[in-house]
Amino acid sequence: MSAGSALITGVTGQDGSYLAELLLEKGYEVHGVVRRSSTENFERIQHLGDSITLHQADLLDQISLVSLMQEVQPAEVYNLAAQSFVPTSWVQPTLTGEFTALGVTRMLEALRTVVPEARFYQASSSEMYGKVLETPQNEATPFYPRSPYGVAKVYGHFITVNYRESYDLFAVSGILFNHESPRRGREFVTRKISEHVARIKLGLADELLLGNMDSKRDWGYAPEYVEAMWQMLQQDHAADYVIGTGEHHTPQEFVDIAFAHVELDPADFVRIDPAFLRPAEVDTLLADPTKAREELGWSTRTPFAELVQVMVESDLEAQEKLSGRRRGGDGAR
Ligand code: NDP
Ligand code: GDR
Repeated sequence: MSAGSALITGVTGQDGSYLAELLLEKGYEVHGVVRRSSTENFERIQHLGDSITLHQADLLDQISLVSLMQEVQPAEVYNLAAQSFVPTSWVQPTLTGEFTALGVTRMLEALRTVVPEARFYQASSSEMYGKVLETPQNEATPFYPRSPYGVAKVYGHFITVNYRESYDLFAVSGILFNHESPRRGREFVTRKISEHVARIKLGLADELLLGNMDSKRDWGYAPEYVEAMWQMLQQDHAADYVIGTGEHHTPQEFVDIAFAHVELDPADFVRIDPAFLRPAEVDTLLADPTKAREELGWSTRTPFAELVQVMVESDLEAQEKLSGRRRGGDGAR
């Protein structure tokens, strides 16, 4: 029996691809939004083949979103699309605001006018806490964003709250702390490290350039985080939830575990490059996921060291396939 239809924006991204898998398993008819590009970038959803239906639309284009709602008539809408890379938000602050902030209003307007009974999930972020005003951060902690991305997410968060209160929509925000996986974009620090460590191990690279090694992030495993998104939309009442592990670590710790996994010394390969420092940094983030545990029954299952190892192993396999080299074999160091 079908669980109804679900619409995912950002389906080609890390979270979108895991969420599509989860919703298919649960019996949903899954629809994904893709934007037009001269070359397809469906790498993360290729394996799903025809089991999901793709629609062309863009968060910048209101009419495309209205037509989308009319065509799909979704029961659940997950708004994961965004310009999600923090450093790019200083280079393209206006575009980041268009996608990541105003894009949410466009989605909510389309939903409100076409399918007001549909349930709406907004991908809010721990970046909203920025220069943190208390530690750990929970649903009541005030926001102090530190990048144009963080500022845009605060807008997206409050417009979701406002539409819930103004129009009685079932609209929720998940305040998710960093979550990673082998499908993480290559420019984010965890994946950058795991991919470089794999390439260094296979003799395909000889250095890893990084920025701030001392910031603290609450890093979890992405497939577990999409479960929380779905759970939030199954509740009797719409509410916002903090999702994270309750533990934090530094890029330096990530580096140390990743290099130890391939039996190499990071001091031989890692260099600090000021080009990767940010105009304003978020120094420390730490989730208090008590509400999610008590009300959703959600908690994290993958320890930090295991997350690092899963990512390094996955990149080793991918790089071995691409290069034909073997760890410990020809050309490997
Ligand atoms: P990704 O960067 O991997 O994916 C972003 C997705 O948004 C891609 O599918 C991208 O499409 C799509 N997109 C971007 N701009 C538009 C647009 N104008 N119209 C339509 N689609 C667009 O992000 P993640 O999967 O990591 O994150 C998902 C969401 O959760 C994002 O909103 C992110 O800001 C937020 N978030 C992420 C966290 C994390 O740790 N991963 C933590 C907290 C929040 P394309 O492939 O065409 O570029
Ligand atoms: P973040 O993730 O900004 O927390 O946003 P990112 O992995 O980019 O940075 C984490 C920390 O690592 C430091 N760092 C570096 N970062 C990158 N990208 N590249 C480097 O070379 C490097 N060296 C050190 C950063 O300074 C930072 O302190 C992610 C995104 O997914 C957002 O969309 C999401 O909202 C938040 O997580 C929660």
